Amino acid sequence: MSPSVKLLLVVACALIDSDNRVLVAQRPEGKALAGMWEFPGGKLEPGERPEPALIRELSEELGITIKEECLAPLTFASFAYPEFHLLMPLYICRRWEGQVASREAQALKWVRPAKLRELAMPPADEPLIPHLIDLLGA
Ligand code: 9L3
Ligand code: MG
Repeated sequence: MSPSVKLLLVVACALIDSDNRVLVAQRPEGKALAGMWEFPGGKLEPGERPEPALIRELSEELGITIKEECLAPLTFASFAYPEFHLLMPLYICRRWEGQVASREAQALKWVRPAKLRELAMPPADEPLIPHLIDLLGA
């Protein structure tokens, strides 16, 4: 990687329900990768640690409250875009407070891990699917 490449750190989460389904959110019109289904999350703000950043993002996007000890790191995703290299740790979470709801007009759905393969996902998210199938079954 050349020293001038910009590194973008994004945190994402697979929320898992009692049926071992995973939540995905559709990226809204007007944003990069509009229409693609992603694991919810977003960029770290300056000075922020990954876990608080993820808790903030999931509160803003889904209206839920998560305790830091309920976030478990699963794996990392990365993807080299022409403009920046994305590095994205994926956490899993089975326990939160509040009802998951769309707070930013994004479509949401709960899907079995194997069904994720049928969705158009951002290139960073797609390689995460086998990790979730290993963990949760298809
Ligand atoms: N991104 C990819 N997969 C995800 C998330 C949450 C984000 N699961 C990518 C899309 C953008 C960048 O990270 O290129 C920043 O995301 P946003 O701030 O535009 O949502
Ligand atoms: Mg986001």
